[in-house]
Amino acid sequence: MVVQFLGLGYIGLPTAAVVARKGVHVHGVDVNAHVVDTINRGLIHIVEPGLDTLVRDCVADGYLKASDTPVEADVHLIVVPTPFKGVHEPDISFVEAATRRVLPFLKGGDTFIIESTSPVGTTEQMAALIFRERPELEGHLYIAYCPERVLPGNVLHELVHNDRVIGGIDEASTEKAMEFYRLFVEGELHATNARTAEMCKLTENSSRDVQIAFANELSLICDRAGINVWDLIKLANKHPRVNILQPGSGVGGHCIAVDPWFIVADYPRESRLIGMAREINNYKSFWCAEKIKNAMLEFELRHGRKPLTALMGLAFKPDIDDLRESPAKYITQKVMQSEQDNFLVVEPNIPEHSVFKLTDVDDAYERADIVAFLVAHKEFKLLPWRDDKVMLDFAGVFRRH
Ligand code: SAJ
Repeated sequence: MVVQFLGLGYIGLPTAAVVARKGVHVHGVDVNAHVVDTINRGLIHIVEPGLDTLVRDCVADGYLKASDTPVEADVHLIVVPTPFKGVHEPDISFVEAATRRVLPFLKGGDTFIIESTSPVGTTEQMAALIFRERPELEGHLYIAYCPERVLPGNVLHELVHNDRVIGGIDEASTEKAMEFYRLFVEGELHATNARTAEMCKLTENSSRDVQIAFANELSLICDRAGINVWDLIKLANKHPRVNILQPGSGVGGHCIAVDPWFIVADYPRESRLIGMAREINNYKSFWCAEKIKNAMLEFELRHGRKPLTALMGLAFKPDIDDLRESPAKYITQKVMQSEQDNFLVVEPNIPEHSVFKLTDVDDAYERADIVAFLVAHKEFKLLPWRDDKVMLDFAGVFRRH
């Protein structure tokens, strides 16, 4: 059996390696020559705990090979990004390009699975494309959608232990795809159809986004009402059927801040709450930037000099080095737009940054007049509260439980 992965990024590579570890021959395809070369040398191009040794071993054993061209295989997986185009519209051109690349290599009896986050109907569209170009394959291919649901930083564990939702374009396709995932998944496999599986992925991330928006909206209300939002949420969560998430400086990453738009783009009239949640979470970052700027002005008026402001954290969530779509980075850029001086930027999870000069945690905390906590990194939680500074704790560093 040969399994082929189109896309060797944050999800494709770990999944390819986990499958290869099962003694299956895996052929990975990527358009980026550097990625192909790195993997074939037994190295990795992304940061994910445990992945380096896993890839090294699979490549050394000959089970994992990377290339820029597809081959014939039994199972083909599409694991490429689905970014935006225009105003928050899903761009499935990478999925389509990968499907077109693999098209000439498909043969009767093969299984074709899309894992990329996709708008509802994408799997059916790709099936139609395949059968248009290769009509002789109609009725002889198994085509399914199975979204990944792993948390960055814990990918290798979750790939094996999370449940999977698997939806084929027909029942035989669902069954065949489930057979493949049984190879390496220890979580439960849930059968459905392709459209439901596509919507399920978008629903999971939209649900989390809506819940975080509720917490963020509460934080704005509490700020006006003079109530500590962290204490409030802690108390409300004592109710047996209430479980409010944590407010923060906004919602980032390349999943939760993106996927809800896929629903809104296709069903704008019906998805008012989902769209509004996106706007509330984006507004929260803007609001934090305004709060910092106002605090700086107030300080200057009161003390007759410009304050030194520490911006604590750049990553999109606590204790990771990933800065993609980060609200903390957005806030830092926004407040530093008009002047570069009088800021200390702190991010303990990366050694340096191409735009921001980084300052050590303790040094910045000691020197700053205003301290804005943008991310609740563990290093920040060790700091003592300081009454002699203007403290803007957007991330709940001192209150989060
Ligand atoms: N956040 C809050 N308050 C909270 C929880 C999170 O403000 O109470 C913020 C974080 O700081 C971050 C953003 O939300 O900026 C997203 O972080 P996250 O930890 O909620 O999720 P991701 O983006 O790392 O991973 C999500 C996961 N989806 C869900 O939990 C429903 C993961 O399982 C998915 O596989 C992943 O998206 C994906 O690839 O879609």
